Amino acid sequence: MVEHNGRNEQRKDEQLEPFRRESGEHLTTNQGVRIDDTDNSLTAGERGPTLMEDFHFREKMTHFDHERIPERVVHARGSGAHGYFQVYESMAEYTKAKFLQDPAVKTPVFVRFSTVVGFRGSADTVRDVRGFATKFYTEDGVYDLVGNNMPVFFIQDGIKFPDLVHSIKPEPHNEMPQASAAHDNFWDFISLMPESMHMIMWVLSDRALPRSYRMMEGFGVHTFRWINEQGKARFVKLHWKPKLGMHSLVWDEVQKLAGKDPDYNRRDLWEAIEMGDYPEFELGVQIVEAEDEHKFDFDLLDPTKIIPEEMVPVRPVGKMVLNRNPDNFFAETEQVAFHPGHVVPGIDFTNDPLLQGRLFSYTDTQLIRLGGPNFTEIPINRPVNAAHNNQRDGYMRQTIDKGAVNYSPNSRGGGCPMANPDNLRAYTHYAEKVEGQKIRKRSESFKDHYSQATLFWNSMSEAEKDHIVSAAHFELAKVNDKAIRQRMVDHFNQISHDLAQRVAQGIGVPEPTEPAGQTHDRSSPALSMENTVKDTVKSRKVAILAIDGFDHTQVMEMKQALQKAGANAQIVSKFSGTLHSADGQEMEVDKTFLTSASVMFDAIYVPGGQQSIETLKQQGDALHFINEAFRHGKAIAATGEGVELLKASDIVGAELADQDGRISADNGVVTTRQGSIADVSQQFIAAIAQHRHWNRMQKERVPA
Ligand code: HDD
Repeated sequence: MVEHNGRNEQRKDEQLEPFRRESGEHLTTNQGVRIDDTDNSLTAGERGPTLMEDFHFREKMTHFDHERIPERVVHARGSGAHGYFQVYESMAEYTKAKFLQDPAVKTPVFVRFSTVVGFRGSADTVRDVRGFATKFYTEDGVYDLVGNNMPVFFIQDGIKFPDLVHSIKPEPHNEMPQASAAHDNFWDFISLMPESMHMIMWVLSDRALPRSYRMMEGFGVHTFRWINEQGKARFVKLHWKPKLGMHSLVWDEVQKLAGKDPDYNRRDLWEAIEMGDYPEFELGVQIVEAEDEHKFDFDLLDPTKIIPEEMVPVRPVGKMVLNRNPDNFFAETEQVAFHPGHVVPGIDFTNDPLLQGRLFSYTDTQLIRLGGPNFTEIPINRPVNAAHNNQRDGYMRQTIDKGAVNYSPNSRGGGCPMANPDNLRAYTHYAEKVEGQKIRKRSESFKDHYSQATLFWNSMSEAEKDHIVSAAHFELAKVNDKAIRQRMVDHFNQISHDLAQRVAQGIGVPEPTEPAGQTHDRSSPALSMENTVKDTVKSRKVAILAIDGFDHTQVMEMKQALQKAGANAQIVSKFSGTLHSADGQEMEVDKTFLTSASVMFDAIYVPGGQQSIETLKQQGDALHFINEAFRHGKAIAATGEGVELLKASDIVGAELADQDGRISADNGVVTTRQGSIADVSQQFIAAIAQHRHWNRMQKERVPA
């Protein structure tokens, strides 16, 4: 086997190479025997029974019968990508972790994004937490940062994880609903677990509906330790910040996408990488000096708490670029095995009881999922530096360990492989002083369950608050037991009286008349997605609605402007094939009204062309495109006669351009009759970069 000690991003790729296989010219059995016919079983006579001796049939069928492995008990549905991580400047002051020292080193990574609740074949766009797990193949071994796109968790102690997951998964008697928390079991559990309230606010928020895996944050959640060469330890919290900013879908869109393109997020990741729009994330760290451990009004070991960024700023550490799709989904994305306990020298755990529980669970789950202790030998899981020890045998062992010695200490093998306490590259656990009585009791310092939920609520924009309230209306209206709904309203009343009243209005339980307790009015701007990056349309998808008779010049000018800004414009029409413009030019259709929908695009452009618009006006699908995009707050542009299509739609309350040369730009609806396409395109691009325009008056009146 090839071993690499190289210091470049290619070394994982090179390690995988010997395992890759092209399709050969001749069909053979697994024993390498060429096969003359794979379409007919060997039978006794033309109409007779199949013969046992047909080894090709037996082998083909047996392999097929064993193709499936158990899906992950949570995070079953995921998508992976290769890439690299590069530190901006040495972090030696804080950690001796090798991959955080030298800005010239590109450490190979494999990332798997996932939903949590749904089965392997469930839809991508559901209300759920997203997993964000990163495997760093460092020179000092594998480091896994197994995080989520939300910085807190539902529970404080790992021992509650089976209960949490049982409650959120489909109910056991009828296995419904799929990939959804909107059922009695989940809300029953949550309503009895006040510690989950902060996380519930995140789950009800737009963070649970990411537009793209490339447009969401990631968090290590727990407080970890970084330890430098001198043995000095500090507490850290880790963050991934997407270069494209954080953007979300809306609930109606999410539900429609789950039917029209259940692979929406997976496809987005795959296509972006294929097109060279490599997803980029910045790793950030919040550092807390060991002596400051108790200076917060929450416990650093409590995974239901954040350290507000205004309190401890997130310091940029380095950049991750995902630039290669896997060759084979099963071999790489399905078989990759993460574990928060895969740490390297310079990174250590804390006593967060959730983290401590995880340290047991992950290896245990890989043993059943991947079938035994040799899952670390699967190519995607191997470290790029060499692994040497006396662990031997087990199902599917691949390594051929040479020599007679498989024990330690030994003299026959020169003492090798040797544990060496003086080796600076050896992992030494942080020598934290621990003493105490054995006890099953939650720490008093973990008992404030509402303050940070209030902080989250206070930090939301009005639109984000509206979305949280309607998410609660949806989730809790699906709960049959009114007592559960009532308990949730009582909890919300501890978070915010306003929130509780608004939720109660939609779910048939009495509005609380008085606030339940002491809340506060602190907020943290970093929590609102409204304050994210809004200066780019890179990789955004724009539908251009056209049919025969369209205005070719307008389409070309707009398309070029969009492409120049990095967006991806596609012609959407009634039929596939070639369109003819008013002046006889040809253009290929990319998608049809059948193979696409407005929910698959970030923005819509309607070019002019008398004949095209007259035909589109008769197409309910075209009108629906506009209605839906408007309702979902997306940027819409129309030029020339294209404005007429907007007029014919049901959109209301948006000012549209008159016959003169003026450009009207009203809350993301950019129109002109005779103005320059260059000017319109710039305003349209600015509107797309805003992601959504929530302030459209009367958008609820639009039937979409
Ligand atoms: Fe977990 C998978 C993230 C708490 C037990 N978890 C899993 C994955 C992610 C997370 C991203 C999928 C990895 C992949 O793509 O293969 N889990 C988290 C986060 C948590 C968390 C951020 C809280 C901070 N998990 C958690 C607890 C336990 C587990 C408390 C059990 C005590 N998680 C598992 C697991 C899984 C898993 C059952 C299922 C598949 C796997 O591990 O490999 O062991």
